[in-house]
Amino acid sequence: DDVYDPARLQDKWLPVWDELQPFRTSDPGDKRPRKYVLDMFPYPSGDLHMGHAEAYALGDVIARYWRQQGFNVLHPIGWDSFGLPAENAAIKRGLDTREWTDANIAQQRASMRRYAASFDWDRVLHTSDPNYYKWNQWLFLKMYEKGLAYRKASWVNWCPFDQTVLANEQVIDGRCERCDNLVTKKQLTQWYFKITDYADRLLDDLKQLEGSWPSKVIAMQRNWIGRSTGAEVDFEVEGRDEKLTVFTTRPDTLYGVTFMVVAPDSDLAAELVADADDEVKAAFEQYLDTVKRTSEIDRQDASRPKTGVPLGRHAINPLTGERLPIWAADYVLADYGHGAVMAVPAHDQRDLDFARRFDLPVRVVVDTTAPVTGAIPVIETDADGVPVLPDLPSIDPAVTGEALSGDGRIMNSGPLDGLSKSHAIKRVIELLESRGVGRAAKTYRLRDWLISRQRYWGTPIPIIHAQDGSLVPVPEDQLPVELPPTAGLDLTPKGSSPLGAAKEWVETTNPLDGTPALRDADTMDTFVDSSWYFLRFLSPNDDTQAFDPREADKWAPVDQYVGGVTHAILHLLYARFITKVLFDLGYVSFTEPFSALLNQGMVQMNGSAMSKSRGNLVRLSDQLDEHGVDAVRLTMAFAGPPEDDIDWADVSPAGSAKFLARAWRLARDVTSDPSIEWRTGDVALRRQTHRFLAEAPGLVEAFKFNVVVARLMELVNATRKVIDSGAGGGDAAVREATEVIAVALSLFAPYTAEDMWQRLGYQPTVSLVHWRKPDPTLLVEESVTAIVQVDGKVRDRLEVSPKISAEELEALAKASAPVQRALGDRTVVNVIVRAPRLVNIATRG
Ligand code: ANZ
Repeated sequence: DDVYDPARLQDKWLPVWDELQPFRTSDPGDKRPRKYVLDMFPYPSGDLHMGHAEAYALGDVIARYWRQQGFNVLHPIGWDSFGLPAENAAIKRGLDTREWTDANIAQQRASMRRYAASFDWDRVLHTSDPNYYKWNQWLFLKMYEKGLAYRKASWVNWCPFDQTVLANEQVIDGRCERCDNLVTKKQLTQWYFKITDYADRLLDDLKQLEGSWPSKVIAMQRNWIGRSTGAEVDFEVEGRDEKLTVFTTRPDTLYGVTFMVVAPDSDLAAELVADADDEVKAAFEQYLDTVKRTSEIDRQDASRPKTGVPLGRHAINPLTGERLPIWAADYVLADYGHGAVMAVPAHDQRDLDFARRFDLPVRVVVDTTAPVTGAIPVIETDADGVPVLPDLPSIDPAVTGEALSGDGRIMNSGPLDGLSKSHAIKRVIELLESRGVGRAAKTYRLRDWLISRQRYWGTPIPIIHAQDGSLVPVPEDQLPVELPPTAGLDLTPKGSSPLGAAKEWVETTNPLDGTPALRDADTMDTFVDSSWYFLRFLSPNDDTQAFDPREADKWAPVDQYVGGVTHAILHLLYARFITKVLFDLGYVSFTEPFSALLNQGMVQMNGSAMSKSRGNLVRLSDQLDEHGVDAVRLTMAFAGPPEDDIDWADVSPAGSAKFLARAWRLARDVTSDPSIEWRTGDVALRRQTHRFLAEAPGLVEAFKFNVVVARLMELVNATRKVIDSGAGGGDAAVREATEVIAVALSLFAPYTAEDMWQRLGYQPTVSLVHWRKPDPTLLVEESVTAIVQVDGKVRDRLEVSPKISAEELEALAKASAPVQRALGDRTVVNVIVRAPRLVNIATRG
């Protein structure tokens, strides 16, 4: 019992905490200020790993800290339990998806309990629970009503291995995010959420998050949305009624257009080539075939040699009337802008590469050698008022192969001549608008969110297909549309949803007229599930609504979100989008879901990500068995700034365990009792203790957990020194320091801290004990001892700053308890203050 034994502490305290449930957040009459601290919820694919251990250790420091600062803290956990990993694993092992998922959840939950994560276990949810996904379906129907959920046929990213559609975001370097196989294209009718309607707000509201979200994440979101401003220009096409519209960021270069390019895989290309002669058609078809096998990434690679075919058609420049040949080339993407470009080879590198490859003309219309200074450049004119323009730049892009993309002075461009780029853009847009052949425009890289999946393990889409092909929403009172059991279903991916084969499930009746109809057999992307789960935690068992708006008013948005940077784009963007939709629908009163975000780094081994195949996997359970939970948690916090990666080879959980044992032995060696007066204790140690109390809150709030741990280590050493110096464990300052250590240590090492607290004579749980306020008189850097006398007798000694004023010193002296006792009800007749050393009070009584 007198040695530190992490395993014993675990067995001793877990049942006590189970009994106390100290982290349940339920009191409706609670008047304390609130904090909602949320860790990203895990996929239940196997047991917890080192990455979880880091994330939950850090999130827990924050949650535990705010509780000890007197806040009512909500810190829930659940499982993101739908999705491919569970389904694939279940198929591979021949198990039932549900059972496999539930078993993993049970295992992770047991590990989290052992890990002493301070979650509110009464609010657990998992997204594969019909009580949860019912509300996904509700959300879908709300979006459908608003026109924010729609179907369209389009080319989609297709993973031939997983046999499923992938969102752009799930294609990494042309490969499937999950299985790493090459992604191809396939045309399918799919469900989309219209996130593009929210592009401007998603972009503009990022401003609100500056300073409280990592700037890297904000930049990634901004890039992902990718707003470009410029103009749309309409070109007539010879022999065709419809115009060819392009998006351009450089309408100022309109006089420099020498050809047009359309995306080969666009509808437009197919239409344009339809009437062409057989030779052109054949060449086009052959080209299209290769293009379909080229990944989006390759197509966007500017350094790839340019390819393309002429379509045998011409467009007309709306300002000059010039005839421009139309080509199809794969550097133009079908789903960006209008899938077509006006090619200005002199000023755009891709167009120039293409022009040089196919011998098309290059015309310079911006003199990039001319200085551009602020306003409209001075236009030199000759005696007749005709602008005098400089000679062609000596740097001819057709010769050098370098496009002139910079700013400059417009030339060879009729009414735009002499203007700077920005003025020319304004001017040309006015011209286009006045003639009805163009307009100012914005375009975005962001695409609508493809949410349908041809897989089993997800939320069924609550739509019924009537016989006449119309779509009928499932009436709200018939939700949830539950997944059928897997028995008898073939889950192996085939390209259509396995639910389509669940005859009894898929065959239903049209709720409008009772005629036979079919259920939509697709399931939702699991990012739908996680886009609003933070709201479900507020009333997880409410079966009348997705979440209670009153609870949302109280708790949301999330004050502190904690999770991996891997979710910097997708999950966060979708959650931001859905929050704005819920705001527009009147369900929440805020527009951003996560007020502050902390991204923890990764846990690596010898500089690389851990994996079984690399053979560098460190198993969490082994680490916990070997060093104890507290040592592992402390190591995570001590390793460095939370955003940095941790290399497990460079840290020392054994060292952490040693430190914890040292801390714990302090409590064992304290001999005084809780009623002892602090002020009688060793002054130097008291000062260090109070300095810790003054500095630690700021450090925790700035996420400098490693510094807090370092300070705790110093304090433990200083305390031990006082014990060893002969003062022993009875010194009041030793008790004071040890109590402070126990309370603060509970952020990182809850078992050790709880046991210390008990040894110090208190009841569990230390995790709800408030932090003591530092005593300002103990914070002065250097101090001198001031003597306070009452009628010539020394009654107190005060540690004060050498710079203390006479007034302050007098006030302190009069506030001293022993001085007040000595004064009793005597009348003070004279006070002599010789700051900083002496206060002499004379009385009459
Ligand atoms: C003429 C031009 C002249 C252009 C010039 C650029 C420079 P960002 O900034 O990424 O939005 N473009 C438009 N639609 C395209 C598509 N579907 N696929 C490939 N390229 C496309 O780029 C906008 C520019 O990319 C547009 O402005 C257009 O080329 C091209 F000196 O128009 B530009």
